[in-house]
Amino acid sequence: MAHEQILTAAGLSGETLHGGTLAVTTPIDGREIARVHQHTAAEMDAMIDAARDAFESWRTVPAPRRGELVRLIGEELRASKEQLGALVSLECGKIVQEGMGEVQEMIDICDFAVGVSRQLHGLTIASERPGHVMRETWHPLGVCGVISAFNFPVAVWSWNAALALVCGDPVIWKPSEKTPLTALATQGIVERALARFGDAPPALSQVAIGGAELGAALTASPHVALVSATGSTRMGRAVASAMAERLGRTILELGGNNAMIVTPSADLDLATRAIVFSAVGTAGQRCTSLRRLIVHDDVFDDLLPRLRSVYDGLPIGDPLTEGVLVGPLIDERAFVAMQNALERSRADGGEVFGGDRTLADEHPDAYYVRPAIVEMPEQTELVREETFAPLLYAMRYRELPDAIAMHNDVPQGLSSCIFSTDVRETEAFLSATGSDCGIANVNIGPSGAEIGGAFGGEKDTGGGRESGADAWRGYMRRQTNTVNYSRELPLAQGISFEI
Ligand code: UN1
Repeated sequence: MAHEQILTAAGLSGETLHGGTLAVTTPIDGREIARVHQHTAAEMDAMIDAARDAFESWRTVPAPRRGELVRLIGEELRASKEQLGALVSLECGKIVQEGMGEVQEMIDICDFAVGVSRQLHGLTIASERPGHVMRETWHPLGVCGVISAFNFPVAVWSWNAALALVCGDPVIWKPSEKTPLTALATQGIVERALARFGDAPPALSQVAIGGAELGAALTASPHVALVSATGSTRMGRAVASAMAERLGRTILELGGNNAMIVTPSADLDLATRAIVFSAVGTAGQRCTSLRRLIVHDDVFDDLLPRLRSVYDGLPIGDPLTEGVLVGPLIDERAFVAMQNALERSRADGGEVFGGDRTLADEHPDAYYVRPAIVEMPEQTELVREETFAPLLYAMRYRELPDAIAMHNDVPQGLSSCIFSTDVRETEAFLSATGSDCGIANVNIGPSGAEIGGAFGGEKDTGGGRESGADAWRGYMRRQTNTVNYSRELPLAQGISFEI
């Protein structure tokens, strides 16, 4: 499909596409596809006011009825899956299969949130005092801000928004300035659902397009109860410190430096497939992408040639073309960062396979690369950094405890996995002294998590969790109630206070 057609099919045209100053280019050929309106910090303040008004009424709507709105959003997403999936592909460069997968993830979280809308339950607690009951109640929290990254331009918003909406909270979304079109198209989908729903306040869902100053306006406002931010650790630190200053709530999903340990008993065919998908999928630009391979000495020289031969045949090109598996990097900066890392890896004694630019004649303004594998003599400082590109460092180990130590010896703690058919090894990896990540898998790669499992990680990854069984609690205010239905006033802890 031509680029113009993709935009039209996703419901974008006229003023929305061409009425502004923020230039949007597609990483497919580097060409400009739109110029969209940018919001000012003052407009953001107006959005926050409108969201506060929306909160006043939305919090009184029964939660299962709020779930009905999310059910309708899910229906509209189903109807638009192909169109939005293609737009994701056009705007951020991931292959169409993955673009559609991302929309499927949005549908999945909507289904999940609809169920949750009937399960926002608290505990009843045995009181130590006669004639007393204790319970906890969960109330809507307030306005929620969502800051999302270019690589999952729509799914991450939906993980937050679907739950926030059923919990009674309006959402203001500040997407990456690299991917405003998918956000605007998604807003169109939400507006269709709102129209079908009937009487919801329109400011329940708003999109603010622009740069970091809009994120700063969200974090600065005392009227934004929660900011959920996905992106670099640097950005997350800025969000966290601004929110801490005013004691606001955050959910942070930041950098990853995900590894796989391959032990001598591993099924190497399975491992090879998992490695390639997780290292080169989304051109290595997932926060869950596989970046480090820690392979036992006995299988290293078997596995690495297999990988190199698969890498040699990888179809690289236009992500909209059926059969292509590796699309472009998001922009020149990403390309330069990858080349710098490759340069540094050589200086560290690494042996580089692939990594060079390709299709430059056809697309001089786009950045396609051959995914790289770098055999490293050890885990150097460079390997401990996250480079957002299809760049996989491979290292050897002899004893599993050493592999686990190397695995954990990075600042990030998002996702991890082990390939092994030995239960002693797999259980050691999942134990308290095993992987220190938020996600730890066995015989499956670190990327491609599904809705229902808590998603997020420790250390520099920020500690947040999204879309898991109890994720809804993050979007609600917890209240403990003690009710005295007796005619006495006994004090807790047996305190006597006679007046
Ligand atoms: C991200 O890269 O920010 O687990 C999210 C995965 C996807 C989500 C990735 N479900 O790879």
